[in-house]
Amino acid sequence: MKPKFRLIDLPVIHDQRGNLTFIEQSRHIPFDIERVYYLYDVPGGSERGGHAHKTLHQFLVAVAGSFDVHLDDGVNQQSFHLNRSNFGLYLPNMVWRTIDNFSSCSVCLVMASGYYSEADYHRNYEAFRAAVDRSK
Ligand code: T46
Repeated sequence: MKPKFRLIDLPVIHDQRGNLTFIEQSRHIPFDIERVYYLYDVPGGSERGGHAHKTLHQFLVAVAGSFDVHLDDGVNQQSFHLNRSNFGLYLPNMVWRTIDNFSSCSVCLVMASGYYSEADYHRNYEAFRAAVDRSK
């Protein structure tokens, strides 16, 4: 099974005054955006994530600085270094993610397909793997 998570390039309008990137739902990312949040002021050495979502789709962009995203869909494991504002990482549901190696002043912008719901989280890795196995 090929991974469903993937990097997506975003449009860039180059300008002497500075660059501009935009994201249009369903055109640049494969879902409608219902929520936006961002991680910032992350202390060096911190790790975020450590969970998967049952139904939620997300798109992560390093709008400032850089960080690493480690993914596991139960079959494929891959790490990505996000360090530019002109591409992002699409995470469909049922992908375990951890995020670390945040640079100083980094900002992780996240677009999500749904409102926040704790019931949508797998926060236990064994339970996540069991759910992946049941879906095969
Ligand atoms: C993900 C990574 C990239 C809310 O109340 N509303 C929200 O929209 C979010 C995202 C979180 N929260 C609360 C839930 C917890 O009490 O904020 C607290 C911290 O959340 P969490 O520990 O899940 O944060 P991260 O950075 O580990 O994970 C978050 C997202 O939850 C997750 O979906 O993919 O960022």
